[in-house]
Amino acid sequence: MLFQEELKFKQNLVEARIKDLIEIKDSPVSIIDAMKYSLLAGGKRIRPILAQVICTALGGNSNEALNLGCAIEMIHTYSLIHDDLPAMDNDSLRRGKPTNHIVYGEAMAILAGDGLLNYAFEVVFHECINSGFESKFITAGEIISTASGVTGMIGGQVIDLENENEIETIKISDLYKMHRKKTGALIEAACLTGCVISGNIKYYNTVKEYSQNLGIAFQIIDDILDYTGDEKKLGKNVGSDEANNKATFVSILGIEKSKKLAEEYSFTAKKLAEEIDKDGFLVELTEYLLHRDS
Ligand code: GRG
Repeated sequence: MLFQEELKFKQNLVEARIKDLIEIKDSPVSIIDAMKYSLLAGGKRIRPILAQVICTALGGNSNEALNLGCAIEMIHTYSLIHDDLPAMDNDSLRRGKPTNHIVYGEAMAILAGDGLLNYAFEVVFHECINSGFESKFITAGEIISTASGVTGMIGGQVIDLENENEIETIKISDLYKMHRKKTGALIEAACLTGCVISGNIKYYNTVKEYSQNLGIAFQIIDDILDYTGDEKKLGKNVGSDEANNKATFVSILGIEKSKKLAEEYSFTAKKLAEEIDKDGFLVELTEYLLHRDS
C-alpha cells in the first residue's frame, strides 16, 4: 500500500473507534454535542496513529493500543478547545470549523474540554480493568496522565502564557523547554504508550528519543505554518502567534533558520525511526510531518 493510502486507512480506523467511544449515554445531550463537535471535526490523528504504529513495529498487538491512543486524542482535542478560548489564544477557526466557544459559548466550551479530559481517563481505566489490571496498561495510564499535567502539557502552556510579549528576552533554552512540554509531552506519551503496550521495553529509550526529536520538529513546523500556511488547508487561523505576541521559533530565529532546524530534528527522528520500525512506515510518517501543509 502507498504511504498516503496506508495513512488514510489508519486515520479511518481511529475515526471509527473514536466515534464508537464517544457514544456516551446518561449525560445531557448538549455537552455530548459540544464534545463531539470538536472531537469528530477531523484532525490528522497522528497521536493515536503513532501509538499503534510503534506498538506493531515492536511486535505488539496494535488493537491493544487503539483505545489508549484515542484517549490521547481526546486529551489533545480538549487542549485545542481550551487553547482557542478568549482567555487563551482567542481563535475562531479550528479543524476547518468555527471554534467550540464560538458555537456553544465559553462556558460550554470549557465544560466540553473538561468532559473530554475526564472521559479520556475513563477510557484509560476501562482498558486497565478489561485487561485484568495488566501492569503495562497501568504504566501507560501513568505516562498519559503525567504528560497531560503540570509537568507536561499544562506546564508548557503556563510557560507559553508567561512568555507572551517576551520575544526580545526569552532564552532559546526556555523555548525548547516550553515546546517539549506543551506539544512534545503528548506526542511522547503516544509513542511511549505504543512501546509499553507492545511489551518490548528494551526500545523505550530509543522511542523516547525519537518522540522528543519528532515533537520539536513538529512544533517548529507548526510555528512556520502559523506564518506561511494557508488558512483553508490548515483549517485554523494563521497569524495567531504574531497577534498574541508569542515567542515562537519563527519570531526568534526567522523562517529560514527555523526550517533548517526542523529538518535537523526530523533527520535525527528518522534515523531513530529506522531502528524502531523496519517496515518503514514510521520513517515515512516522520517525513510527511516535516513537509505537511495542515
Ligand atoms: C486547562 C484552561 C486550560 C487550558 C489548557 C493545555 C492547553 C490549554 C493547551 C495545550 C497547548 C496546545 C494546544 C498546544 C498545541 C499543540 C499543537 C501543535 C497542536 C496542533 O496539533 P495537530 O497539528 O492538530 O496534531 P490536529 O487538528 O491535526 O489534531
